[in-house]
Amino acid sequence: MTTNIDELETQLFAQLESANDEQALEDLRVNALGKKGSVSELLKGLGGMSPEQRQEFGPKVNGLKTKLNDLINAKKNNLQEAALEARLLSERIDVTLPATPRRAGSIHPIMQVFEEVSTIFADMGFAVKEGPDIEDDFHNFTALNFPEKHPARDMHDTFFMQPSEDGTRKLLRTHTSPVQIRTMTSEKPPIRIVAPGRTYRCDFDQTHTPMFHQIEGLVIEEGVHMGHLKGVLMEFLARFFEVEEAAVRFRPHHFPFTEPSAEVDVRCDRSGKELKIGTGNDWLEILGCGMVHPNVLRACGIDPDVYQGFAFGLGIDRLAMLKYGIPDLRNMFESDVRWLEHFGFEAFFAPSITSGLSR
Ligand code: 2U9
Repeated sequence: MTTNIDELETQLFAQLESANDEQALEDLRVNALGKKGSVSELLKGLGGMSPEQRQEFGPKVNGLKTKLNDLINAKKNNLQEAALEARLLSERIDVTLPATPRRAGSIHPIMQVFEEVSTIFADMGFAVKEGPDIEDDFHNFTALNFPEKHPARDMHDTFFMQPSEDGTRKLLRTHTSPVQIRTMTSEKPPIRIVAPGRTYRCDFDQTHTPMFHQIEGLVIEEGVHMGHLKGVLMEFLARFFEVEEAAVRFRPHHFPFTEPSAEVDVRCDRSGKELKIGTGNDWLEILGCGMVHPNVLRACGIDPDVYQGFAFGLGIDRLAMLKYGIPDLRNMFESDVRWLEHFGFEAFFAPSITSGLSR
């Protein structure tokens, strides 16, 4: 029996010596100490022995069991530590390596142009005002001298909400002019503001989308006249199109809210491949303007015999297309990431941060 135990011990320690991974150690543990393992069988054999034999072999077998168990566990621990060490070495991070660049978003050309235009007018002393997209009839039409039967008030041109209990209907503003009405009714002249924002009309074709963007300007001050209006517009156009001078041509027009009213063309050159603003013998329609109608001043509690005002309106979407060579208006609102990557602007170069227009 003693030789049996000694032989088994030699054999098991040799196997332990050559077991070089966790699986081999586990196999050894099962083969020796598992239910039907060689050491367990020896332990079972103790039951059939005389008390004297048991006294002699019991401690030997139990000693072998404990020793083998401890050695297996110790070797397992060593192997695990070595494996962890190897992993730590192979997975080490070099924090000095440059970071993987992340795909950045971009500024939509419309937002870029809003910023550019607002910055130019802000430099000329205009405050930037905003107002709600959902408006009422008074601020969108009545205060702006739209006759009761004016076609713009028609369902075909304006998006109306469901009527409320008192029969009135809210609407999506068709221009940003309600912002100016709200300013005139809450502030005293002199007023110099621009109102950029979204506007809505029931229209959809190659040159119209149901939602579009405008910026409108308003100056109310004693003694202002069309000469001031022309000066402001020429200064704006030259700065926006980054040219020395932008000559303008006023063509008589009609708006309910201005009198006289004009459409303004800017000098341009269409002879080359690209349209050039500021030079050439051609004209390009660019904006609308006029002197604020006395009825509009009166509707806002301003005396037209004391104060005069001028106003103008610009389509932002068209300005963006002209300045940045965007061919189709509808792509502007399709959220195609490839289009945005091509026509978008890096956020870091937004003019509100750099206070300039260069990219
Ligand atoms: C008040 C008084 C007058 C704003 C004006 C225009 C002329 C104009 C168009 C330009 C391109 C709209 O987006 S567009 O199609 N706008 O031509 N807008 S004068 O006149 C006002 C506004 C508010 C109280």
